[in-house]
Amino acid sequence: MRRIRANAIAILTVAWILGTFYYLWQDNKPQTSPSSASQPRAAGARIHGQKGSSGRLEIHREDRTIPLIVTHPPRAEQQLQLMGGFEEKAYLAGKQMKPGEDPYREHAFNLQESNRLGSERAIRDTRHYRCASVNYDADLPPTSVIITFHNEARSTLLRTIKSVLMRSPASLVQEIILIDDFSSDPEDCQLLSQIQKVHCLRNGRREGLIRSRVRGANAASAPVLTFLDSHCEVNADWLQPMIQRVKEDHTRVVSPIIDVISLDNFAYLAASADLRGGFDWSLHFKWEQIPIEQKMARSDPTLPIRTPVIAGGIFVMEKNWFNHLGQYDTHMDIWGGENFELSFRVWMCGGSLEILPCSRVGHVFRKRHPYDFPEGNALTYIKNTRRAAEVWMDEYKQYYYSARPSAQGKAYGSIAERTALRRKLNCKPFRWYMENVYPELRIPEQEAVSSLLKQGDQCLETRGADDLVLGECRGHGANRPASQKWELVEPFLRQQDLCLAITAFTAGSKVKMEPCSTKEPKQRWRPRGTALQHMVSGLCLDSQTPGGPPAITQCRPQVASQSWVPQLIT
Ligand code: LR7
Ligand code: MN
Repeated sequence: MRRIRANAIAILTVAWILGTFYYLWQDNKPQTSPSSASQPRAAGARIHGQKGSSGRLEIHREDRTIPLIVTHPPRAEQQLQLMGGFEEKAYLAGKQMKPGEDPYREHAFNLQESNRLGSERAIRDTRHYRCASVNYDADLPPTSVIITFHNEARSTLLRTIKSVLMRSPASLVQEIILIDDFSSDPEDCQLLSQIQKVHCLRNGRREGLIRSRVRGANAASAPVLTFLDSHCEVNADWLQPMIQRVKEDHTRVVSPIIDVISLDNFAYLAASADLRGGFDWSLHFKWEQIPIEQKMARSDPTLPIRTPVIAGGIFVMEKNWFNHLGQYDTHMDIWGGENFELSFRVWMCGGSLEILPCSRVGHVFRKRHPYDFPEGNALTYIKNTRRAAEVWMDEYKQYYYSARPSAQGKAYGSIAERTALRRKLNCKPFRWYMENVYPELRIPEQEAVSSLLKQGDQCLETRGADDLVLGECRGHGANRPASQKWELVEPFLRQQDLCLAITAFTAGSKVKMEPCSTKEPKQRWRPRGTALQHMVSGLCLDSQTPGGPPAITQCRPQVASQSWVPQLIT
């Protein structure tokens, strides 16, 4: 009898344990939401059960384990409150696609997919898992979110707004200001102002995104401005990291990592965390890899990434700082160029730009503009970028004109106000920006000119391919010895067909001359002030005086043995 009872207890215990495991497994099982069945599983995953506003599970992707935190839509009652008297169904139904219509025609993305998705969906939390344990101040200042749009699809616009309301601490979002840039249907905007916190301003004529944002900023009542495009979805905790950085230093202008929302199926895809904003001399924006030295120095993936320029659409900036720096150049029209103008201005006039990897916002990237440019797309881009180049790029604007010869002679209006602003703010020269913010931007290949490389009154000299010294400068003009004549054709330091190369990538390695090769990383140098930095090792050419042969050592600003002043040989 006793044995039977013991067996029964054992069976019950095992059953209880198994039951518990089954329950926990169920609780963590990803479920594909019906509305996003055709999307990658990660994008549509949801967590089952009541676990507050987020839960965590792990999925295996490639060779890594990525913690997957999916964000929940809020519970029903919360939602009713957020949405005020807004009638979502009627709003979305008010603009439906006609049967047989090309779903890409109107917005340059798949409108049918966007409409099918619904106004709120769970998306994958694409941050590095360490972001979840970063702490932010409890007393962050609130922000006004500014969204300008021209004929945006109702479903994408609404999803942008609801994602902001759902995924931001309510106390941080003071208001959402929509600027309807003269869209065909005024109701696209008007109806949305029934949602709590949402205000709608409509332009009486098409102004373009630059003047529209200024209008929004002027109407904003919070101390911090947050700009968003009208087809975004913000991700978990997107706002806190940005407001925190701005609170700590009001001169910072910060943006999130911009994730990709597929224009075809609206899947939410994580963007690389190793990118920053860059451009070429035609003032064409591009994402580029963080320079290798900076990448190697990043011990903590939650730290900000310095960026020479921002993409332009999604950023946070203190309102006073925005005003102090002269808002935007309101003579720029429709679209384009304002991100360069703002970026140069911020850096050169005492601020900084960064991308915060713990903030993620999705954006629908398109291949064409779905709207018209009254003056034409090309002319508008030229006008806007020409204004940026003329006001901010000093002598470097010549490279803009060589890269974009068609810009010469095109109208760009008066820049008097903006140059006066630059003087008033006492901004640094573009050379400073080139040397300190964007030294990776190469100057187009110049005619090779011969120079001495002087240190004090001595010259860098070759006595043999393996024998470099700091020697007395000899001769004059054309009579300078060939062993002291250098051609500085970036990234090379050349003597005829030989190039200065390091012998190893470590500090203390000697330098030598070897046949030039564009593929050889050991031969790549860049000027940094008067120092010559080897691009890959990050180390600087050092004469190691007294006594030593020239070698590469840790760069130290203003150290005499690392200073090489080029003197043209004429
Ligand atoms: O006349 C217009 N009036 C507007 O209000 C034209 C556009 N707009 C609105 C438009 O509805 C949208 O909300 O302005 C916003 C930006 O226009 P998009 O989405 O057509 O531009 P984009 O995403 O191709 O362009 C990027 O570069 C622009 C240069 O002027 C702006 O800075 C955009 O804000 C910017 N978008 C981003 O940075 C998001 C990331 C994309 C990248 C790179
Ligand atoms: Mn956009």
